[in-house]
Amino acid sequence: MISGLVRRAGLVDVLGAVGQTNVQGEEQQKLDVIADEAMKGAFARTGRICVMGSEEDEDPIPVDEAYGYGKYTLLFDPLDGSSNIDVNVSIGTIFSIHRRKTSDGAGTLSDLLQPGRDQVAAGYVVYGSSTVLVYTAGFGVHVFTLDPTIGEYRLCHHDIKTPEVGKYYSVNESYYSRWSNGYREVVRAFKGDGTKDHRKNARYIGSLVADFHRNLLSGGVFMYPADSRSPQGKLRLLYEAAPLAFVAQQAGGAASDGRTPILEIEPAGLHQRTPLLIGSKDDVAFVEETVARVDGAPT
Ligand code: P6P
Repeated sequence: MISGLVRRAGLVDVLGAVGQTNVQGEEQQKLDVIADEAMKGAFARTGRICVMGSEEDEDPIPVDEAYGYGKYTLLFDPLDGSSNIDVNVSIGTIFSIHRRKTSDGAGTLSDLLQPGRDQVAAGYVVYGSSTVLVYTAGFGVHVFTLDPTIGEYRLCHHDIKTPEVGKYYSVNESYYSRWSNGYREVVRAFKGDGTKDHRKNARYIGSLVADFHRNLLSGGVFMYPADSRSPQGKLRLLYEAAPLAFVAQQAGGAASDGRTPILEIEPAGLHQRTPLLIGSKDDVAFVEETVARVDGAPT
């Protein structure tokens, strides 16, 4: 459903650009709001979910009680990177599933505020040259490609493992002046300054799911550090960092906030941000060691 919307968005955008409304005279909604409605509509009446949380909604989202309250919770970013849609850069949907903690009835915020280590399933859909679903339920990472001729996802990679050392490093280097000295030293090493031991190619397209997916398959490390303007980083813990950290871990990779494993962070808020360092195991360890050495161990 969202793939169909994304594939059509360029057309709607052109129509929307003519006036401020589309040809039906409707106020054109932002695509990520439309995707959010698609997700809520798809999961509110499954009887599997007791409460949802979305990047697009300030508060927990109730499910339709007529269909029963299920034993799981669902957190999602319906369309991460949607600002890239106008220039046809790949974007994605990220999801995270937990067992409810409360016993019965409608789920609550406390059911959503669980650490990533307790996820029962997580993954993403990347809307790129093809539409690819990547998920784990704790038994490896599996990759499916949507076959639009039959409207079904078909398995293309079973139990993938990410290389221990990657080809790429992904970070927005325009923030260099705002980073700690530790992250500045890391990026200098990735550029091959001084020694070629850690040199990597730079790849950063400003779309988390696309950057993560490339690095998962080819090996690499994605960094969105805390900086002087964003002391908690930009990315969200519950429906961006934690689900991707579960996938990375299951594929033999790693993820932390630079010091603490993402999966061990106890969330305090639905939209809590976290610095993110994620990807190939040895690359993540190199960044953590360099930052600890240069910036000092955590206080
Ligand atoms: P910056 C997109 O807006 C997003 O949330 C992620 O998909 C992406 O990785 C990040 O922000 C890019 O942020 O500050 O580098 O533009």
